[in-house]
Amino acid sequence: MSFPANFLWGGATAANQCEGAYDLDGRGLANVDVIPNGPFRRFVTSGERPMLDFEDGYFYPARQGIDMYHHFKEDIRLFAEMGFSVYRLSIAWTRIYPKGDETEPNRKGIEFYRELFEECRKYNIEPLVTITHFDCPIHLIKEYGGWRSRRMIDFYKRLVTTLFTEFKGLVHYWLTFNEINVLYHLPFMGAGICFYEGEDRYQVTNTAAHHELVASAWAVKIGHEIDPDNKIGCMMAAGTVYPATCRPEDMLKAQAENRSNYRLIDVQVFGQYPSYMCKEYERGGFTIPFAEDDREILRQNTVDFVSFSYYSNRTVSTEDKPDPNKNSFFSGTKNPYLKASDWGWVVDPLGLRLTLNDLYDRYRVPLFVVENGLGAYDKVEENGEIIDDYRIDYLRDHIKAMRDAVTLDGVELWGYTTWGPIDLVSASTGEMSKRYGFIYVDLDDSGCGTMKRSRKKSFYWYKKVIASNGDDLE
Ligand code: BGP
Repeated sequence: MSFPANFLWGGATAANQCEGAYDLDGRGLANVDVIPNGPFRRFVTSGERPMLDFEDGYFYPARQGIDMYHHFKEDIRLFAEMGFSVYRLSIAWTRIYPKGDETEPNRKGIEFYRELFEECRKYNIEPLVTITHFDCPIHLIKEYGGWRSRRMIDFYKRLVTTLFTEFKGLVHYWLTFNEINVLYHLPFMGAGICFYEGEDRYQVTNTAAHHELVASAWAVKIGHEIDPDNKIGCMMAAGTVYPATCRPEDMLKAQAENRSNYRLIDVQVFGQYPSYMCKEYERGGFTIPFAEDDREILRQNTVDFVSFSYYSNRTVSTEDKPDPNKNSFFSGTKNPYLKASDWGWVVDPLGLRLTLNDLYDRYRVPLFVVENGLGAYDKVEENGEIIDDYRIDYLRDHIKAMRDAVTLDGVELWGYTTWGPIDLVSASTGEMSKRYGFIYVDLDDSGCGTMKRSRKKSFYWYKKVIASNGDDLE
């Protein structure tokens, strides 16, 4: 009972968390550049505290990332050594269109990614490209207000047309928006939105969501027209939500929470808004800003596959006070059956099987696990070794659960990319010390270090996993 022979194995990164070189070769400034690390970060990512430029007294980790801009050949060589057949990465929008509303792209940005994709192909690694992973040009935020503006759809269409044209034949797998549902929780990160005083947040975030959905459908249309071999997927932050008890009220709450995660994916897969969402909009006094041919575009251009991140899950209750975990994007209540990571993210491998089954039952399209992993503190031994057995245990258990979903439950799963095959900047906290990698990067939370890469124990373990197509997990 094994994974299919053509199953894709690899790892996933995002431009803003690893590239650095934020101002090189014509790159423009993006929202992700001006998000500081530390406790203040969440006020910026959520749009409560507008920060549209660097300010004194803060550290901005995305400026240098792990300097993958200059290390990508070395890093891809290490991925190849582990046997990757897929590498998920994202494009920095501002390398291609520095301000976002230009009519001509920045050739240096295009050449950077071309070189990167060619490097992947050299090792038979299939690139899986996230078109936007939390990034939005600052100019588009200042000038148009981010995704609250319909104009964003045109700029995004221009971006994707350039990408599909320039990288035709080099890239076949695309994701339109990383964790599209995160825009509800972190509007600045997910949609380039800062709130103005007195603004109705419900109206603004749902307007932005509609614009991203329409833009995503356009990307599917344009991508298929330019190259019918393109496979274009959506991407959500997943994790089936549990009710704290079997009280019907808790069950109903868990269902509502699950729907709030699925709602945008429902539109991307089914091509229309689900009725529960329309009813909620009616109650909330929100009118979907349909324009021209939006309905047709959404209906005709549904995604080829559904991809998702899975780290953890949440438990909700109508009775207990929520126990907001300040380190997570989402809040919930305590699940007494599960242990948590150092950052309070509960560890639940079986939850991955549940999630895969729920998604496949609901959507009946191929799935792709594009993020999964354990953020943990690593210790470098005196001889330089990093013995990360905790990471191996986490991944082993999740891969087993995923294997069960495929071989016992019949889920069609195209592949698996672990989050952060190389240590990189954390999205939620901006730390380097929250490490996910098989490859260690010598860099600390204040940006000091040599950037030297070294192999952890998990590096050799994952290599074995891939070589055996997931059979040898010991
Ligand atoms: C996902 C994001 C990633 C990534 C991951 C881990 O939500 O898509 O960008 O960072 O979470 O989160 P963190 O880095 O906060 O540990």
